[in-house]
Amino acid sequence: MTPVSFEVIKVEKTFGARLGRLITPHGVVHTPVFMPVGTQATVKTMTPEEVESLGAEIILSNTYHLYLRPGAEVIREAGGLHRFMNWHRPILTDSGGFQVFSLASLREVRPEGVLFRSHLDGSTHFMGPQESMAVQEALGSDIAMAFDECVAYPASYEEVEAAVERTTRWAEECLKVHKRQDQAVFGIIQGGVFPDLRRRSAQEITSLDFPGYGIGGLSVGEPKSMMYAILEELRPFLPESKPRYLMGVGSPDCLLEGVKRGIDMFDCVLPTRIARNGTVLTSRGKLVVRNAIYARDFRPLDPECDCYTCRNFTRAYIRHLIKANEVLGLRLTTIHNLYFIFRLMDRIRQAIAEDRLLEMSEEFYSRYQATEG
Ligand code: PRF
Ligand code: ZN
Repeated sequence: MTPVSFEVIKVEKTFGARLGRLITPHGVVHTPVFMPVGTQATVKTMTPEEVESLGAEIILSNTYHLYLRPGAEVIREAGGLHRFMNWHRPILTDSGGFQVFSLASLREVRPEGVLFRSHLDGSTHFMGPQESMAVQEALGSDIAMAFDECVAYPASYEEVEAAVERTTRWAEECLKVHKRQDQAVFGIIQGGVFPDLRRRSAQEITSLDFPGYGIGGLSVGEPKSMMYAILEELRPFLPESKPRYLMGVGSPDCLLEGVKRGIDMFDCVLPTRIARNGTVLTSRGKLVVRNAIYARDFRPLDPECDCYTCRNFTRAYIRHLIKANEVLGLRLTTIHNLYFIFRLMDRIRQAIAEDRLLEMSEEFYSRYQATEG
């Protein structure tokens, strides 16, 4: 029996968007869900209590970073990642199959895994499906991700095909070596922007019967329209009864478009990362509160937001904090951006429940200015 189960509560009429419940050893998650990123066992600048009060039901953390520092054994000794960081709701850990390819240097891809140099101190390490599963078992996340190969965009057909083949072999290996009965393993589909490779990867990975599926290799530099087309291509190959997780996606418009294409789970550093460089998400689009034009703007970040930041502080003050490198500035923008994203997900779930996702979407876009990327 899988320790993580999924129930589809409702399928919305216009797009077939799904409302669901993901049941994990550390509690229930309402989907579609956005998972904030806690790469270093912390959602940057926030206490776990704050993350929870903003609306998070599950967070994501990273095998690659925690393996390099502080090391899996420290976290095992602490009693697992939940205890180590004092977050007692569900945790999903990414496998390292993306970070090894995006952060480490001097990579050498071998049949059993990847030899790489740490981005921290240049030391040499090896990670493959066995190592990734062992680290994720030590972390004790509720959901571990299979070790995959994510290819950057653009890449040749041959490169992507080789990555699809390795990803399937590694997924089989992950299932073979994984032992923890209180942890689920989700498979990851690759295939870049090639429809036949996507179909092939989806068929191979879903034939392994994971309790959930990540869609990797998207939002890696391709146009949004291409990502949407691939999601539509994949849809018929994904089992209706399993959760679908679009990895590394989290701009407001991509969340909405992903949900319309049947996605149940998302994660992204975007809201927390842009917050720390002085950009906030508002009902009208992104606002760079760092900009000089806000020096004497005494309105809240988003007049339509009722987060702690917007109820108490002005753009002028937050801009000042950020310009002065004050830590409070980063906390206030992070609070607002996370609250904005969780409220958007609330609205999306509510709209699915009431069969008005189309109306909700039209209303959202009539105000929100998306930026291409
Ligand atoms: N694989 C893994 N994690 C990921 C990705 C992937 O392809 C992406 C791609 N957007 C983000 N995070 N393991
Ligand atoms: Zn706000």
